[in-house]
Amino acid sequence: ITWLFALTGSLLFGSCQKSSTLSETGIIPIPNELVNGTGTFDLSPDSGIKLVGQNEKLTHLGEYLANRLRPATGFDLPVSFDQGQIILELTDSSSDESYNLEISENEVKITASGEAGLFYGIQTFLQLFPVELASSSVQSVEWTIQTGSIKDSPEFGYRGAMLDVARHFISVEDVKYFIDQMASYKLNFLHLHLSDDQGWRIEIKSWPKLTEIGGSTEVGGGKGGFYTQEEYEDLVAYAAERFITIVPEIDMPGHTNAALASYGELNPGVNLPDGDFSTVNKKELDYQMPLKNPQASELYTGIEVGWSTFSSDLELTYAFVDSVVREISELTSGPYFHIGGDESHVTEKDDYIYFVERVQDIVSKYGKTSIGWDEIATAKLLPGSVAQFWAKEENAKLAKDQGNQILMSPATKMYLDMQYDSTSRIGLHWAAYIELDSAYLWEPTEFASGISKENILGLEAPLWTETVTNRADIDYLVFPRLAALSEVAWSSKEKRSWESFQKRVVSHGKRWDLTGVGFYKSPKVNW
Ligand code: TNX
Repeated sequence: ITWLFALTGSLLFGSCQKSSTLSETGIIPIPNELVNGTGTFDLSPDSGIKLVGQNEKLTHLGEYLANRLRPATGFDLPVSFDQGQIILELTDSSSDESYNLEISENEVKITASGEAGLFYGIQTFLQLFPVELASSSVQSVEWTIQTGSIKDSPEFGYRGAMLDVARHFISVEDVKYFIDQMASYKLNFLHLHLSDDQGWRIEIKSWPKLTEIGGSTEVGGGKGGFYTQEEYEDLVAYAAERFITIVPEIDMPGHTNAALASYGELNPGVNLPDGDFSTVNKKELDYQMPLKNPQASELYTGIEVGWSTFSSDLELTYAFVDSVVREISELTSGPYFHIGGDESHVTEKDDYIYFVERVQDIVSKYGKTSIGWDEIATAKLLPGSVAQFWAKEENAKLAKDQGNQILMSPATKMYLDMQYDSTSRIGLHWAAYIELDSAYLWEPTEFASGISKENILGLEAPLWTETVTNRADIDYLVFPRLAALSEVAWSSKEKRSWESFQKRVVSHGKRWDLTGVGFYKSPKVNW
């Protein structure tokens, strides 16, 4: 009899079930602990969302979930503290990012001790539904998910992506789109590369020509653009609602042509009165100096790097940096300010070190912690400053030896602007070709010699935009690699498996197709 039951059971399972277990639904990043149940939970027109806890963010989180479920299901999904089969329980207001998700036949319960954890639990829950859930109109689909339970928490506290909005300007709308995509993969830091040789992208009220002149172009000679301070604050708030912290970067002392083209007096060789300018801003200085300086450099729209520099021995440089750091820090809710520091090939070594050390002091004066590309580790780092490893292991080592942490962005694995292979329609390949399996198959704690888990703050995937001009280009380079990298950042080495990822990413591809994300259909996956 037992035998008979087993046989009919497996026959029934084989024929009726679409997605056979919770672990086979395409959750990315893969959770820490997952136990499959044997039943199903159905979302129905009577389903509601019940909030449990004191935290004032609960209502917001409940509404966020309801808004993600309503369009495709067409259900009301009322959010209340009284009833509902989907329970969101927040036990505290901690910064812990872990969550539990329990799915039984009658109810779903997501529990966390912090808002971010609850948000991540919601993201996992949303990934369990048929892909049609991503639709913006009502779909006639059974909204059934598999039962089981998940306990999940991230491997790294900093899980980031970077957009280079300087080489090609990226609109507020496209940045918000990118933020939404990041949120669904549980990424929590968005680094904006706001200045480079080809453009200055954020309004600085005390130095208005930065955007008037420096913001007026981009690679290839397009019209460029910039964020007003209001727009930038709107981005910071939009990201924060999705538990993403924006890290602003002003790249210096190299990569500064847009600033040098805006203000001639920042260029070397200009005669300036001696004195301490650290407390005056540019508007006041304009009374003492000619507005139009003949020595301003030309705007630049090419893609060469490493040829521009601020003057380390010019006091005005630091007055400028002070104003910029002050204004941007006022708009920044997060702890970090990124000072760039890469590829300063025309800055003397001593000047470079002096500059980085002074700029770190300015950043700390405005209450922020400096992050810089790995070269900054050749200077004396302030305690807490972070070196972003992109190319040189010896720099990562220098940071570690000073007791500072490293943000991992190895170009050969994490650079989203690298081509997939020689046929990729855009992208560069100076570091590597990065196919999807290559982006997935590496271990950050074993990548650079001498750099282990405790030295690593987290991971960040940069999208440089020399060859990226629009949303379609972003989509093509970012997806599916960002999904792979999110798993490297969130999931432990023991849990990750390329074979499993190859299968799980298929449903993400379907969702991307459905929502118009023009991702790269990597031949490594059976889409
Ligand atoms: C190197 S990575 C750069 C960027 C370029 C990128 C292109 C780094 C810190 N500097 O200026 O955009 O390569 O891949």
